[in-house]
Amino acid sequence: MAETNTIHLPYSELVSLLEAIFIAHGVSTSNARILAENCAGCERDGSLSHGIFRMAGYVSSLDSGWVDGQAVPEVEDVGPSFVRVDAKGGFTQPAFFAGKPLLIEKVKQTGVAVLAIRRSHHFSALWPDVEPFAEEGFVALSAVNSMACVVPYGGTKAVFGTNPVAFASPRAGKAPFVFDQASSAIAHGDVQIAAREGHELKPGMGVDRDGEPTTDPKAILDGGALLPFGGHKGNSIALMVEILSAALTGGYFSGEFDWSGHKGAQTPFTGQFFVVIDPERGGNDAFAERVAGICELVLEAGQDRLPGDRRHLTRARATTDGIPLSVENYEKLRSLSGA
Ligand code: NDP
Ligand code: PYC
Repeated sequence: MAETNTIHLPYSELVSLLEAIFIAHGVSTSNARILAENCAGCERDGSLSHGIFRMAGYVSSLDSGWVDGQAVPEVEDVGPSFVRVDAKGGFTQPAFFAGKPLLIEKVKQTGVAVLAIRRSHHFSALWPDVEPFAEEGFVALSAVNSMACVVPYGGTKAVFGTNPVAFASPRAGKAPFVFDQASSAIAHGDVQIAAREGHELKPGMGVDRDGEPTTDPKAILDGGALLPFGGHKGNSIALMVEILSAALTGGYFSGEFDWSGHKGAQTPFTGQFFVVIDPERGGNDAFAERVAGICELVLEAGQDRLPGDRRHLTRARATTDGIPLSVENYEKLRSLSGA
C-alpha cells in the first residue's frame, strides 16, 4: 500500500531546498552548496542521524551567531606532506574542500599526507569526507571530536565527544570499503532520535545525571552522559580522536569550547584530522583486489554484511525512487527556507 504521508524527492531537489535554508540563515552561496550536498547525501544514504534531522540544529547554531556561515577558510602549506586549514569559525566541510586539492597534490608527490583542520564546526557524518578519496584510488582515515558528552571508562565527568573515526579504501569490483563510527556506544544524534520517538536504548550506552546506568535517552540528554563503546578499548579510541583532531590540529578539545553565550548553539567547535595514503606506494599492484579478497573472506566466514553495504543499498533505492521524506518534515524544511 502506498504511504500517503511520504513524498520522494530527487537528490537535486533536496539539495536545492537545503541550500535555500542555509542561504536564508546567512551562509554564503558557496558554503551553502557544500553543506546542502553533504546533508542531502546523508539523507539519501539513510544516515538519518545526520541528514535533514540536523537542519534545525544548523539553523539554530547559525541564528545564535555561534558559527560563521560566511567564513572563508585559510589554507597553509606547512610541509611536503602536511596541509593545515584554519576554518575561521565556520563549518568544517568548506575548509575541507579548500584544503583538499593541495592535500591530493602532496599525496601524489610523497605517497602520504595529513590535512589538519582547526577552528571548525562539524555537524555531520564522516563518510562523505573519506569515501570520495577511495573512489579516486586513495586510502583515507579521518577523525573529528565533538562536544563533551561521553564519560571516560570508569569516570564520572563527560570529557570526550562522541568522536567518530571513518576509514575508506578502494575495493576492486565494488564500491569502496568504508566504515564510519562514533567512539561512543551510540551517536548523540541517535539518542536524540530515540528520545523523540520514545524508544529505550540498549543497556550499556549511557548514564543518568547521577552516574547511574540508564536506558532512557531522555535521562542521558537531561544531564546524563554516554559511555565509550567497548569499555577501555573504545575509551582509548575516543582519547586518540581528541589528540588527533584537537591537540594536533590546534582545535578545541570537546570539553574546552564555551558556547554558553550563544543560546541555541548546537554545532561543536573543534577540529578534524585526515591522513590520506596512495596505496600504490605499498608495492602491491593488486591492492584493490586484495581488499576485495579480504572482504569476501569475511562474508564467507559468516558476517552477513560489511559496513557501507546498507548505505549503498539505500542510495540505490533513493536514486531510483527519490529520497523518502515525510510530508511533515518536508513542510518543516520549506518553512526553515522561508518559503
Ligand atoms: P553505526 O553504529 O550505525 O554504524 C557504524 C558503522 O558500522 C557504519 O559504517 C555501518 O555501516 C556499520 N555497520 C552497522 N551495522 C553493521 C552490521 N550489522 N554489520 C556490518 N557493519 C555494520 O554508526 P554510529 O552510530 O557509530 O555513527 C553514526 C554516524 O554519526 C556516523 O556517520 C558518524 O560519523 C556520525 N557522528 C558524527 C559526529 C560528529 O561530531 N560530526 C559525532 C558522532 C557520530 P552502514 O552505514 O552501511 O550501516
Ligand atoms: O551524533 O554524536 C553525534 C554528533 C555530534 C556532533 C554531530 N553529531
